Amino acid sequence: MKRFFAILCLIPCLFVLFSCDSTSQQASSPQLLLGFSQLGSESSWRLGNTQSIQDAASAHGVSLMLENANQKQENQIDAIRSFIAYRVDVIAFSPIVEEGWDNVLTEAKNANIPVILVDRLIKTANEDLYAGYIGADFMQEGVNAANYLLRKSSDLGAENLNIVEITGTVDSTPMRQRSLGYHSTLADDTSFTVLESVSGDFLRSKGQECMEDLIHKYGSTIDVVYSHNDGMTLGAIQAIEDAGLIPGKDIIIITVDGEQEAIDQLICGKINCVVECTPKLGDLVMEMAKQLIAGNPIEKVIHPTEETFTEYDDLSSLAPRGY
Ligand code: GZL
Repeated sequence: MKRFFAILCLIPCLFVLFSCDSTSQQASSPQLLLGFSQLGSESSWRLGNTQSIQDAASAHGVSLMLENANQKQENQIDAIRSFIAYRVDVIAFSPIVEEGWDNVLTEAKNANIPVILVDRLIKTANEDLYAGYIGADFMQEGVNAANYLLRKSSDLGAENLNIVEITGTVDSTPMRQRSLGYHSTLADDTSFTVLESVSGDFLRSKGQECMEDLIHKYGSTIDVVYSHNDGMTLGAIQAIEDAGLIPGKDIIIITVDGEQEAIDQLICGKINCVVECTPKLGDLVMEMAKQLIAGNPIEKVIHPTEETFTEYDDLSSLAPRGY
């Protein structure tokens, strides 16, 4: 009985030793504290991006303060100000739109806190307001989408194809550049007619609404849908089928992101082309943050490698997408 109480007394000491030991470890290698403002939860892509950031922080031993802005720029600005007040080591964020960041990023600069742009860019006259950008080359994604359509049009021997475009969030980098890359690639080819371009704000529900309206306006004259993300595309497919049309056959469907559900629809023929935009940016973000804190030089722009999957490809060995 005496031994039992003796061991019982030891337990609190072990806990203190352990915690002291772990504290001493932290003192020798203080963890990097990263403040991350995520723009929202609007798509499976975004959920995959958030998960990538969280998983990478854990794997890299980075302490993470993550704030979800629920699609509001003012919430992102508030989050960045709270990171500054908390004196985080590095700030990272995915700007929901390109304009309106100079004031708060000047505050971060004045506080000597480096900023990493993740997934999307900002428009600023002062490129020193951020240390680096990790994210897709959206212009190239638009070009990839257009190059597929040029091949498909040639394959069909089409003399004219009517296109409708469902864009992402207005004034966001992917919306602006996916559109510019696509239309500039097709601009010299008079066999393509753009009937209309509308914003679905990267939301599945709005993608369906947009497609319903476009079918109401243009009916079966629509030959191609170019949609800026898989979520809106899946909504548009519902509208196309509700109208008695066959997606992938009556209407050529081109989408961006590469979510598993879109790849599944590509394999079963309801989508013709999926341009990949990987959300798995977490490791690159943590690496850049650690380099910044170590005082090492970093690249200003890092684009992940991305592919394009089409109806012409054998996708039988494609690995699960994970988002
Ligand atoms: C692209 C990213 C976009 C995705 C959408 O990098 O910003 O936002 O394409 C997401 O799915 O909503």
